[in-house]
Amino acid sequence: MSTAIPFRFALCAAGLAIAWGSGCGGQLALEESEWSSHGGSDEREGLGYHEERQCLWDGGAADGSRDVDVNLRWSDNEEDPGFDGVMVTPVTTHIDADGIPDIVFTAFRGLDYGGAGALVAVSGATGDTLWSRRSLGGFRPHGASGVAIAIHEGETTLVVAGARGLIAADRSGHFRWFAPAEVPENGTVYPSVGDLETDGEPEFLLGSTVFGYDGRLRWRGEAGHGGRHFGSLFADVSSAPGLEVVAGNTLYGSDGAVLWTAGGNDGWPAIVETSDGPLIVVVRQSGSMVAIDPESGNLLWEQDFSSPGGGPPAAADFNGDGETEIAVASGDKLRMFDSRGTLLWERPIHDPSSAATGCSAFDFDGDGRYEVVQGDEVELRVFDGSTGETRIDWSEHGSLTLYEYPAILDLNGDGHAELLLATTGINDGAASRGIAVLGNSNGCWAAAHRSWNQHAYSPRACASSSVPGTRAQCAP
Ligand SMILES: [Ca+2]
Ligand SMILES: [Ca+2]
Ligand SMILES: [Ca+2]
Ligand SMILES: [Ca+2]
Repeated sequence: MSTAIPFRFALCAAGLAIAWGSGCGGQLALEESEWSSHGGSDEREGLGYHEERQCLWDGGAADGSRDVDVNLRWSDNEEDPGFDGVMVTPVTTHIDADGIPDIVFTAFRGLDYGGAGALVAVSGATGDTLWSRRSLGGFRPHGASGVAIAIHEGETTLVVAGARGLIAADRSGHFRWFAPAEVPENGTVYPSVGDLETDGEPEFLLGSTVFGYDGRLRWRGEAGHGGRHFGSLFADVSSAPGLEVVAGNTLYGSDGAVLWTAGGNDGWPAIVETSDGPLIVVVRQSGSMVAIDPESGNLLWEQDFSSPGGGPPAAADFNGDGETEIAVASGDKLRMFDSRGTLLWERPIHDPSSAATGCSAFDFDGDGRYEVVQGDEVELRVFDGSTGETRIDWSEHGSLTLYEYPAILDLNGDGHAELLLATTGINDGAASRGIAVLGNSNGCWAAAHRSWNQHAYSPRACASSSVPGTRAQCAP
């Protein structure tokens, strides 16, 4: 593989949509062509297909798409022994030069996820620790902060939250800058990256505070910040110029002006593309979801989960009807709603601790209906998006659970997706700590993008506004 290809997708992920929007669309077209032979045939022989029924969910006995292989595990931090607990969605970028994206995340010691931790980079090819940093320029990364990555003019910048602000490092793990900001004491916050005024230079977002690529303060919004864990994101959801900052109950313009606020409805936002235009849904950890019109800020509907919790939602066309649905996990249920707020189905999950894990969307079998992926305290499941039926149940999973969700990308570049997830369990031994990359050795899982650069990342949203989007626009 040429090294130019992953770089190009990394640019896309970092948000340079003006130049690379078509590149993202091209990748989605590749996904379709990869699956044009689905259910078909011999064309798949070269990809390891032995019989056509092997890759169908409902293909009877030979149902190879359900098989889960552990491609890679990281559970031992050789650089900073003991700092091997992971409870965030890992992100990826090229750290070494082998052409395989590498994995970056925060790690904590013991159960101290709310204390100081380490920023860790692991080889996506071997699982070896490339570097681990408990201090960057004297600033200590939080043990369960999200990581966001920007690539600008060939240079990679990773940001992570510390006790009193945002800490930036280069791809070798060397300190770059520190930007003071208000950070909740336990530091479980999720910085985002985007290009606010689409001028080609990325910005970083922490709650309601925007920083330039060099870490200089751009503005600090005075209203919402995406819930107490700063789930805010950049997206182009209104007619205001440039991108907006979607911060739960508040929409900020690119200059920091409050475009609207929607009362007390702060929480995890996601963008839902509908045939009537985009809407913003916000999941509150108290156990409800609201939908807000991004132009007016008017409340469109509200749904009470009747059970505690609610984590980062995922939006996609889960049932193949051309409209976008919303999946959201709480403490005891995974629920699927349509864009009018009607409950379509719900399934039991087990997450009494955080009750707020995320979930993610991917069309594993390429049939135009996205599946839902969710990891609770003891299992990782892939649910049929239409019915909620369990398609994959990986019982080796374990997590203390926070707000993490599995990232889905083609890490090894073989044309098929892998799942990248934190696996730090409660009752299991040390072997369950760390991260895992899961794949399907039958080659049954569809093609996917090759990067995942922030908690707010959405691969689907980068093709066009007509494609169902979720947490953030790929642009910027
Ligand atoms: Ca910019
Ligand atoms: Ca649908
Ligand atoms: Ca599907
Ligand atoms: Ca792959």
